[in-house]
Amino acid sequence: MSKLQKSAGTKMSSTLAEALNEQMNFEFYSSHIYLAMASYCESKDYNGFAKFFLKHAEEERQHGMRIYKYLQDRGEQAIITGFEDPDNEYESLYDVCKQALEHEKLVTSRFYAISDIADSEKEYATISFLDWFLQEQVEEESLFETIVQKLSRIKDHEGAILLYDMNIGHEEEE
Ligand code: OFO
Repeated sequence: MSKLQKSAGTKMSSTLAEALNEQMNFEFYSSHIYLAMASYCESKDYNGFAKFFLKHAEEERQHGMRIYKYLQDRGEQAIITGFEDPDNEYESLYDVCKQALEHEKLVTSRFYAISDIADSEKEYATISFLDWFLQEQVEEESLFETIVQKLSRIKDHEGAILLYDMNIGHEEEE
């Protein structure tokens, strides 16, 4: 039996199952945070950013569901929990995006911690499963870093902010 078959066929440890479960709920929480950010942007007439954050809210929900499915595939029940209220007030568009970047960095550190558990347990199927998320985090951190850099250069020039708002949809295509 290969190492991967052994890992996929056996039950994962409760420590790892709990860590994955927590991360699943954290992805749903991330979706909630981005929904609140979208709503803030919409209230300030930054409709491009509102759309951008709505799309990210949906993506985070899909990430949560990816872990949900993996847990079920591995014979673990996904336990759905609640979470604290997201922030609904921000100082500016820059503040929103800076907080989104900080949030993505936190998510990355959480995936590193789960990967450490999977590594220490030689849980090869989970190590491979987590790889997709680690790559995704590289892309998301890079995307938000670019946005924060641009907004910090724009500062509070409202005309430039509105122009960037119109073009934010293209940022992910670059
Ligand atoms: Fe779930 O992708 Fe970043 O946070």
